[in-house]
Amino acid sequence: MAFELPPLPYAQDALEPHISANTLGFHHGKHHNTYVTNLNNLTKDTPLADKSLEDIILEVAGNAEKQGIFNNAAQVWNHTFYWHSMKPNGGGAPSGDLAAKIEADFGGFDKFTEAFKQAATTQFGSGWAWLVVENGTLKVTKTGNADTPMAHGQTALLTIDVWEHAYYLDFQNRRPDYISTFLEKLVNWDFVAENLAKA
Ligand code: MN3
Repeated sequence: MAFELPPLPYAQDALEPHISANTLGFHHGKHHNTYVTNLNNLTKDTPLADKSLEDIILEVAGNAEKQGIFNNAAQVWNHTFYWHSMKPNGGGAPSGDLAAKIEADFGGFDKFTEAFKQAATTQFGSGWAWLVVENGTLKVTKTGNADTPMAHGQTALLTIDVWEHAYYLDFQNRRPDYISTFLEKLVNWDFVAENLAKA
């Protein structure tokens, strides 16, 4: 059973004017789709072809001979998670249990924002910044290339893609502006709260 490209959870132009339909067209339709195609080619006629994405990621993580499979499986998972981390008219501050947890673990929403911006800005080259839960505590982390929190015993709650292809058409080299826009206008805190409730 081949892996398939999941549809975006909103229309391709739904995040405008912050992230353009052009960016999402390339990012979802080309980049994300290529990881799906590569993963299918790499797992075809192997026992991995019938496993879930999560099982594949956990099984091949740290195996140098299977780095290609890890990279493509993790990138398929990371991108689907990233689309859901955003929504039209998102951003701002969370509420309820999530807000209380951020207050308790970071010492305030501003402290979280600062840490997340710092991680996303300083990820050198391609990668991701994350809000995760590790041993019951919220943490901000960053990963290089395709790397993903589940490979490190962490549960992802929120991510931002800081590969250049995520922002270059809309923000050119201004990664910090993309990160601020993500936090102020796009974050889907409902998705983050659902992930925390399941963690
Ligand atoms: Mn990407």
